[in-house]
Amino acid sequence: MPSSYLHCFFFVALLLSEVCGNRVGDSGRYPLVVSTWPFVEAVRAAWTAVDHGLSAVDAVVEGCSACEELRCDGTVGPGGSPDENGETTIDALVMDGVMMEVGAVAAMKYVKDGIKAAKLVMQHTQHTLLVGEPASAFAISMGLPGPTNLSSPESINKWTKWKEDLCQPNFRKNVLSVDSCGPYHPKDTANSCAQANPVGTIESSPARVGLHSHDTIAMAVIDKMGFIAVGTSTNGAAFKIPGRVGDGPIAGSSAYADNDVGACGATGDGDVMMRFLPCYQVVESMRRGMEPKLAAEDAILRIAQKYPDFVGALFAVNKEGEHAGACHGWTFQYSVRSMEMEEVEVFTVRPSTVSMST
Ligand code: SD4
Repeated sequence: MPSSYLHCFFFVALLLSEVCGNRVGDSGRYPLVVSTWPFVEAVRAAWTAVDHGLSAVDAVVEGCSACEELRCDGTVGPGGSPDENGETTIDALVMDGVMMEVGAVAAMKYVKDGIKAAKLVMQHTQHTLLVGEPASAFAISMGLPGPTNLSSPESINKWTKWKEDLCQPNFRKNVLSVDSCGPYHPKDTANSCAQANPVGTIESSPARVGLHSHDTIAMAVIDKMGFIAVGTSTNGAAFKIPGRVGDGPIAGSSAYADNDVGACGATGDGDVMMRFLPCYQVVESMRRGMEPKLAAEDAILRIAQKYPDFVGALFAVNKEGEHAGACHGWTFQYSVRSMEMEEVEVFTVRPSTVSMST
């Protein structure tokens, strides 16, 4: 059953249960909005939407759209992190925790509205994830503006400087290049190439995602009826190899929601994090009774055990509205607006520690 029908069904059930004195949802704990980083305007936009009665899904779309329009941190929406070719692409996801419906786009070009494109995938297809230029074509065919050039003066400057720095750092490994900007050859098979070009073989230095830029908005909303949704939007990693898809559009990695349990949102080195599905782990841990702070810490530590240099963070929120964060390799902040708050509050989480809700 499509979730819009389900929402209607639950709304009728809500009215009936109110009449019978057995009211569900609207317990005074909801609505609630949680977002990665101090993306305060995005949280305000989602709060306004959900406080006016919009669904969790629609509020997530409003919140992430606000971040895309504001180009939060210069790494969400158009004009952000360029890839090796200087192009900006968008990864985005939306997930409805009622029926576990997901829509996502990855490496999408020419369309600036990532989260709206993700919602179109969820609402108007039986698929979960569309990628690349076909994702752009789909989004435009369904009414989103485009094709649009996603570059900005800032992204072009950033890319020009990177080229001047001999394309360092970058995400290549075990490669040789006659020029450090490529073309690249696998190290094992590069002997023939190196012999053909014996001068100037260069090994790339590794790039790290997100250490100096906070690339992803991941947002969770619990609406007035207690329904939970999550969404993400990001340009991914600066100077990524064209075609790279990060954790942003991967359900269970960048975000996850289950109405029976709660939600999670993540940010950081998506190439590593998506190997662990940390948000899926967080929600499953909470399902088994773990508090949000322990669930968040456990998921982060599990990655850190295998990748001690990894940089990443996540927040966890359960259906009671308790929230917490955990991080590794950097200090993390997440933003919250709840019924008890007059304004959006920003929580700071230090590596290897957690910040708990009251
Ligand atoms: C990615 N997770 O594409 C994103 C980047 C990010 O803070 O969140 N950086 O890997």
